[in-house]
Amino acid sequence: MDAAALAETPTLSRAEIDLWHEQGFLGPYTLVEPEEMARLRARIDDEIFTKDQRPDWQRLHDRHLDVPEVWSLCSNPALVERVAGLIGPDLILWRTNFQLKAAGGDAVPWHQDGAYYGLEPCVLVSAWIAVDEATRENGCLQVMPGTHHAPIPHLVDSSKSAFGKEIDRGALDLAKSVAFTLRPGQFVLFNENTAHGSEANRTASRRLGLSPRITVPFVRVPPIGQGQPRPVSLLRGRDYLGLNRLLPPPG
Ligand SMILES: O=C(O)CCC(=O)C(=O)O
Repeated sequence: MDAAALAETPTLSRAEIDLWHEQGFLGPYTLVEPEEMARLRARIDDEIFTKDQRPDWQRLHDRHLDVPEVWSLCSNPALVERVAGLIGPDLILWRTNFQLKAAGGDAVPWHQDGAYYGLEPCVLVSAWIAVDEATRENGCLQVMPGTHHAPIPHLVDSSKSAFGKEIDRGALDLAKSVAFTLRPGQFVLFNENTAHGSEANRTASRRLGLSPRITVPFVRVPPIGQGQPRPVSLLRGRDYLGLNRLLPPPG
């Protein structure tokens, strides 16, 4: 079965699970139809980009904790059931990040999320959900197949980009990269070590995505700072170890 045919299967087939293990990513899949995403985008724009006066960083992160539309995207069965097929029935939503690339915005250097995140152990499935259309011109997500098998050394240079750490491009065969052009409401999945990045936004419009970061209850998530536990949400199943501080979804 080819990748396009696999993508139509509502829950993961054995062939999709094998593909995940082989390449380190899956998709695109449909989370919501473009019309529904247009409705949700209007709410997100209103709540987060119009009314909300928090500093940019705070405004764009962990909004599943207080914006019901963000929670509804992250908890949609089309996403949650597929992630359960990869890492099991009990799922914790650790964080969410809006991936805002303004018109003319910078490239995101190639990196593995595992080089940044202090999850113990590092078990993570990230989704990238297109809120706006993601195209090659506006800097859609790109991934490198097969890089999820092991950590790759990262160069540390905080003067080069806000990221501070990145994979030496010479270590990657960029001709093999896969670019995810997504219509609004589509998503892809990738794991903690799948190398990914994106090019600059060469258009006059923003590119907005949403990344839920999903782990499992036996993972201890890092504190927010000064030892304060970070609130997480139960997405599916049971929190069978109680290692982390759970908050209920927004009402
Ligand atoms: O949105 C992008 O361009 C990059 C996303 C990313 O680095 C991530 O989801 O970890």
